[in-house]
Amino acid sequence: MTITITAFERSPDGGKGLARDTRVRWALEEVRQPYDVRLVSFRAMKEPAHLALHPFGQIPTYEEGDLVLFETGSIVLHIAERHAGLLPADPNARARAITWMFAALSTVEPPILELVTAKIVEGDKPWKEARMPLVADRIRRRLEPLAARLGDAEWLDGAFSAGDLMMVSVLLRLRPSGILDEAPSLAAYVARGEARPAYKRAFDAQFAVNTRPT
Ligand code: GTB
Repeated sequence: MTITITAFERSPDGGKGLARDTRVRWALEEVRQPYDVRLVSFRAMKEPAHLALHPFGQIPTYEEGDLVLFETGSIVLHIAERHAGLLPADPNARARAITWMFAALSTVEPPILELVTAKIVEGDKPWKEARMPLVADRIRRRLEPLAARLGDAEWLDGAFSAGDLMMVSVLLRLRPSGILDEAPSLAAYVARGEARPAYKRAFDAQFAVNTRPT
């Protein structure tokens, strides 16, 4: 069955791979599933046809026959459950990998998103200067225990899993701030994720879209 995802017609990051279709593309590349991409403009995202797929009018969405999904956590989990390669067979190891997906989305990503809000959305507000260091410290308080848990390991819990895919995707958003490089073991962990052939294919595909001539 054909899989179709949605992505920005042109991502505001100009092809750095930070928009969330990249993590869905990456998951599909890891499990070697072909997919189509429907590009949507900011205006089209808020129109009824797209709102029928995504109640909040965002990308990415995922369509496969009658199934329509939104939320990258749900989409990546769906892909990982249906195709071999992103979740271990052992039930307990599988549950732990899924736990890392939730940790990435529920515990690590929120302060990172706050930083983006403080910098970009509230960048012209008078409280920006006071707020930025507080938000940066909240991120560091997540990175320190994460680095401690990773230790010298290559991945968070044995073989590369959907948990790592999600954690690397979340941490990548931090790179422009310089905070990721304060934790060298995590920076190396992210680099290992980016070096995976499936990530490179996903990155290149979104880069081609976001750098094509207008
Ligand atoms: N929780 C949802 C999920 O994980 O799927 C969040 C989806 C989401 O935030 N989508 C964003 C969106 O559609 C795109 S990815 N925004 C448009 C809107 O809300 O109107 C977030 C994003 C956007 C831009 C960059 N960038 O340019 O660097 C990075 C990430």
